[in-house]
Amino acid sequence: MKDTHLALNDAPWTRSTCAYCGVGCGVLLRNTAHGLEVKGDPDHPANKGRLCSKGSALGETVGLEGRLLAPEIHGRPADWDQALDLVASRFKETIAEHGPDSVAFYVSGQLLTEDYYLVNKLAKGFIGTANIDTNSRLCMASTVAGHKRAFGTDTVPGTYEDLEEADLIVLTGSNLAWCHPVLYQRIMAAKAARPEMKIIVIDPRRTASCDQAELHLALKPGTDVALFNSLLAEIARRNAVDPAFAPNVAGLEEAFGNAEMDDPAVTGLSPEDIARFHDLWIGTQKVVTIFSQGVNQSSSGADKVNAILNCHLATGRIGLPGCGPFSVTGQPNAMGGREVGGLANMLACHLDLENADHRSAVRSFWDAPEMPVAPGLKAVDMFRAIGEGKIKAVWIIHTNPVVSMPDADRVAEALKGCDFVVVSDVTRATDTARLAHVLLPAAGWGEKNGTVTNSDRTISRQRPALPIPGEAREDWRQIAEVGRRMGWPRAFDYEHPAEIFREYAALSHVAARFGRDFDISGFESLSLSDYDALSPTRWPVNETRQGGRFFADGKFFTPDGRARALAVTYRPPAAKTEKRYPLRLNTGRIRDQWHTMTRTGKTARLSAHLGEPFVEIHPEDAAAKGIKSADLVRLTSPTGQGIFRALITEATRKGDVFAPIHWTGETAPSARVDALVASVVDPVSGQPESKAAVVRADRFEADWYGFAISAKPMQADCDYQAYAPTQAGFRAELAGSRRPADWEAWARALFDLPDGPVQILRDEARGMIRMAFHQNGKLQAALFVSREPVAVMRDYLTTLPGQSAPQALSGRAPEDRPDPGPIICACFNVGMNTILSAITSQNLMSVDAIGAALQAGTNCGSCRSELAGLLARTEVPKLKA
Ligand SMILES: Nc1nc2c(c(=O)[nH]1)N[C@H]1C(S)=C(S)[C@@H](COP(=O)(O)OP(=O)(O)OC[C@H]3O[C@@H](n4cnc5c(=O)[nH]c(N)nc54)[C@H](O)[C@@H]3O)O[C@H]1N2
Ligand SMILES: Nc1nc2c(c(=O)[nH]1)N[C@H]1C(S)=C(S)[C@@H](COP(=O)(O)OP(=O)(O)OC[C@H]3O[C@@H](n4cnc5c(=O)[nH]c(N)nc54)[C@H](O)[C@@H]3O)O[C@H]1N2
Ligand code: SF4
Ligand SMILES: [Mo]
Repeated sequence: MKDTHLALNDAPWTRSTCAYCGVGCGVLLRNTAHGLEVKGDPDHPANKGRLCSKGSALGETVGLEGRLLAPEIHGRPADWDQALDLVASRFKETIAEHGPDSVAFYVSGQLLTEDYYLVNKLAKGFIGTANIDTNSRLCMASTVAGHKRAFGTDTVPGTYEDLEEADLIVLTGSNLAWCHPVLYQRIMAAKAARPEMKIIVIDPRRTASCDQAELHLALKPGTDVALFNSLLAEIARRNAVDPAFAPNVAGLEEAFGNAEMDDPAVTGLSPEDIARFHDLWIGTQKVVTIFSQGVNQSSSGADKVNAILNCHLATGRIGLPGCGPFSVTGQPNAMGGREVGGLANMLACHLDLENADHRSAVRSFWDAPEMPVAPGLKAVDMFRAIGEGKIKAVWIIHTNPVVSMPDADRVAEALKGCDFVVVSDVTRATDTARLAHVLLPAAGWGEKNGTVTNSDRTISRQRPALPIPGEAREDWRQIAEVGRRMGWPRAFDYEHPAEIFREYAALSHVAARFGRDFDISGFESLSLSDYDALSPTRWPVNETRQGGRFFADGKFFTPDGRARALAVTYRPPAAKTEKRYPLRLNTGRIRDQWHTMTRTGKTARLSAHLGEPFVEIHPEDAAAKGIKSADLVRLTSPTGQGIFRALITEATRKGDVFAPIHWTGETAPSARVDALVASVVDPVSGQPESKAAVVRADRFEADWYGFAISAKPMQADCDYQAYAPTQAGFRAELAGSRRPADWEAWARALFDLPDGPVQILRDEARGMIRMAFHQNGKLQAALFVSREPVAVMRDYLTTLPGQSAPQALSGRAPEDRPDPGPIICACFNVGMNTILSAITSQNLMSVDAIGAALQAGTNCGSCRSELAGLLARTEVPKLKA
């Protein structure tokens, strides 16, 4: 919908939804001569105008550099007909020879609902294989399993308003401040208005989300079941069970019995902290337990989910204003994917593949040939089957498994050995795209048209504000084309995503007749203009009901209509620490990067926050290995290894290390975290245990460390390399265990500057060498090498490429240009040194005072918890009374 009322000057604003997380913020987009303008949509119920740092920077990520703009076959440009015919014929031949289960689809929670619905229709309805799984297996599968076991359906009971109305928020395995920043800001605003509101964080690591917390329970990784079982046992002991609600819940007695037997001591928490948790949780009626990957990505993930749900069911704290369990979804359409039956064991509209009645209803609705009767392979098993040659053709859409799957090196080998790999992506060179036989260019965010569902069941539109570049095509169109070419022209005859959405809404009507809750039949006769104008709507949407909460009425979607309390028992993580691998590797996200960085990694602003792969390690563990601050650390696990910058901190428990997931073969080839993570899964959900690998940490004995800046992208040949864009070009952190024989030749290869003059500064005794390349009086590139981690003013140096900088080799800023330090506020580009010096010199006492002085933290607010952290560690000179 083009809303001309919103036009400020030339072009009208288009309403759409953010490309990134499951908060699902509304955005306003306008394509101008200076590029895509993006701002928060004040009318969207998820964000009411707010955006986080990633959302605010969306306009900087839509440039065409790195985009895949034409189909490729074996690395050579091809036209669409050739590429689509090849995909259709290879899939058909493979199926004819080896059966439908010899092909597979691996898709993504970032697909639009229409794409997602269609690829499932193609696989499950027409090809006749359930071998379609999604990166949501790595993300939400344990929650799906937990919800279905307890509620008989995969449904988030509450709404975002509940987070504001709650008196107690329990963040369990969720770094909400960094991963769902706008929800966190909403909670912070509610807490500012009602300071009695309390927050508890349950996370082995101290994160930015602990900042305003009453209590941080730094439990031993993987022990959540024992902690929530202790809560459940205490609920029983204190008679805190809701007598009116309990009759709606089967299995409570068994669950209490099991809970009683678990020993909370395994959490490593003090009895006082556990008692405080019990008191606060049981003593507060309005409690929301938010949970995310610290819960899901575990070999006991589904049990963790049910241990949490048990406590809410026993106390009847579900589906009421301000209380309930709340799984926050990761990807923008993680929820939509669950609704369309994206996982290998589901059908669309919350119908079950293994239920014969459901299957035949969907089959006749689609007028489909044979449907698979058994679930297909889940992600980890799927890639294993590819490796074993059982799956001979795979189509990967909108995900980068060579980076994000556990045991990632094996995943790469599996694809290398696979007969036929098709990848649809917007990016030409990803670790996965590099292994494709056929590459299909997809239309990206800002260009596409469709719907997504966020964490609180709100369906929003993504609308295009940019033309589709080059030969790129929307994902649904690619899928429909292949479906038609495989011989089903009628079933895949669509011209517009609205037609797909209508069909999907009509199928939900069928599902509703089976008593399923996912019912959007209110949309089944939506016209094209209604679809275009669709405003954010929380499901269900039918004749009798729109939106609202679930389960407060005690009605569930199990055969007898009662919820299930599950008797669960603590199980430790699958991999045991041992002498060779004494540390536990926790993994997760950083504030300003999205997954494998194919989009956020394009902007200097988002790369300035944390520009290099790092490992958080406790000071005692570091000392034991002689690891000093800024050293490099080699992590070795039973499956692989990697090199990371040491970040020595007490935020991480002794015995644990933490590394972010974002770096790839493109951005830091030696720091792909998932090469270290074993492919162990939860037996119920099939979700990998991505947060509890075992590793050894050793100091990487670098012979030299390097720092480089350049106007152009760089490509080094050495053990450790990490690249990031800057305002003036690129930066690189480098290190090696052996010195190049000829530094100048090495640097020329690094910078791709085969000729031209070079300025060299050497101090052989100290192992120091510095080189600068100038052209026409402007700095092209510079390299700083030393025996110790390079100490230069990085944030200043990164501004120099393209400038006249005769003194660059000094590595420091002139006196009159202070070094701003690493960027903390990405919106206003305010560095740590600037903030620290303002805190002391201007005697700033609060985050708001920093904002007033420097603007930092006043736009998206994503950095406010870090500002608070800087305040806490800065000694402000106290004024004498
Ligand atoms: N900036 C940013 N935001 C994102 C994303 C992104 O890439 N970048 N991705 C989106 C996606 S897809 C997802 S799924 C979400 C994920 O959002 P989150 O789940 O909040 O993010 P993570 O950092 O993966 O993990 C959360 C926390 O779990 C903790 N944890 C580890 N082990 C345990 C444990 O045994 N118990 C408990 N209680 N906690 C544990 C970790 O220390 C970590 O702080 O974020 C979404 N938002
Ligand atoms: N160790 C460890 N591993 C993890 C996790 C963890 O916490 N720890 N988290 C897991 C979780 S929760 C998740 S969700 C996954 C995420 O992992 P991935 O899904 O692999 O990561 P992305 O970078 O989001 O990959 C999206 C791909 O789609 C491309 N793309 C962008 N837009 C479009 C489009 O419109 N169409 C198409 N066809 N392609 C497009 C991008 O260029 C990119 O290559 O990682 C998982 N892996
Ligand atoms: S919180 Fe940030 S990343 Fe998530 S949807 Fe909103 S603006 Fe996008
Ligand atoms: Mo995710």
